[in-house]
Amino acid sequence: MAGLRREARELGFSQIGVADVDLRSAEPGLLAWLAQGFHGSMHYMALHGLKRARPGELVPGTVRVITARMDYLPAALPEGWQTIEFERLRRPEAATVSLYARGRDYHKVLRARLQTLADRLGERLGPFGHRVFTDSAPVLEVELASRSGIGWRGKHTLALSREAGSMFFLGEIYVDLALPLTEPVDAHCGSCRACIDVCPTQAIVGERRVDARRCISYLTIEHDGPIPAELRAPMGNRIYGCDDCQLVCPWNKYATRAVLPDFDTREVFDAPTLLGLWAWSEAEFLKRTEGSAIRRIGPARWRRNLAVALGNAWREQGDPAVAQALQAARYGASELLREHIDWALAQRA
Ligand code: B12
Ligand code: SF4
Ligand code: SF4
Repeated sequence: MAGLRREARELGFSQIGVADVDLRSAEPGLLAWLAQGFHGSMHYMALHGLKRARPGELVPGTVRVITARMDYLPAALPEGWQTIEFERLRRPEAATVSLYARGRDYHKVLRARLQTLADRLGERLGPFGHRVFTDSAPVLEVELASRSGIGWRGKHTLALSREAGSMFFLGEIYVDLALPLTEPVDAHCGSCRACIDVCPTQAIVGERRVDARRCISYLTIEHDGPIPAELRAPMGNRIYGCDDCQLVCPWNKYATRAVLPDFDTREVFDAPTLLGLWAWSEAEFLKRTEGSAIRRIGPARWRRNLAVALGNAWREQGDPAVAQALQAARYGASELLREHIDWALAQRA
């Protein structure tokens, strides 16, 4: 393990662990979450049934899962970054893009590096069966991470640790090697419930229970179609993802910075304004988000999100430039966008 750990570090992973494949005790929770309809329109969450909790059924022969953590806080972020982010959220004309999405698309970064890690393990041990995953496959990533000591599960459901907070991505290598397991860590949330209380849309409906349909991350990234009217005002100026439940978490004062330059903030996302982003043409959206996770949502959802945030700014500040920009985009807008523009304009008489 020591050699593997060193190689993982060289590749930008801050921690690795090894989990067992017996996730039976997580199955009732997964099924209950689906039965409540908490997944909303993320049909892929229900599609593979219990394969998500059964690594050996997803990739036959799997007996262990190597789990990996990669920190994503942009390296240049100053001390007190949580305060800066909360201040940005209080400025209606500013645009808030989730911290994880201000640099390069993590799917590409993690996948390639996990594959290199697997190749290096193969060079040492000889050929072995394996498959790498990050985010996009039916894998219970947080469950595997917490079982293998990457962190405990916060009340917001994410994995977090005393040394690194929660601002990290997870990735896995399914292997057919009976590697020794690493131990889980104790939970340290105690009586804190700051993440539950701060959530703008009350999406954390209980400890470790997120109703995705209310989560701003889901609404701005995963959800196609109209954003439910009652959730538009609480979205504030969040146009891609949401970090509030992590910003407020006391353990994130120990969040570690990214070691890879891939997660450096792109200039356009350093201090964006809603009007600045609204002025982008479709071609500009595609150009400026090339290689970024933001591109995945496409220009239609991007502009839908911006229209909601502009409506919130219009209500809060009444800057005529906002109403003019909304009005100017109304002609030729899709039905979906037009409905959001009309809602935005109606926020102030
Ligand atoms: C679907 C998904 C979402 C959904 C749903 C989130 C959720 N909590 O389930 C949405 C779009 C809302 C989302 C948002 C975010 N996500 Co997300 N997401 C995923 C994904 C693809 C699957 C998660 C999953 O399996 N959910 C299903 C539910 C059942 O799992 P669970 O919440 O962990 O529930 C367990 C228990 O709490 C319990 N339970 C839960 N609900 C209920 C209900 C009842 C009634 C019962 C009895 C039990 C129960 O049972 C479950 C099994 O043990 C993973 C990647 C992956 N493949 O794992 C990334 C992942 C979890 N997301 C990630 C990130 C970074 C985020 C955001 C921070 C992004 C952002 N800044 O906008 C937010 C955080 C929101 C939050 N508080 O969760 C990271 C988390 C890294 C970490 N440190 O843990 C992951 C691991 C991606 C990655 N590879 O890095 N995400
Ligand atoms: S990401 Fe935002 S909306 Fe989603 S649970 Fe956390 S605080 Fe709530
Ligand atoms: S904010 Fe508090 S309850 Fe939520 S994850 Fe952090 S320590 Fe746990």
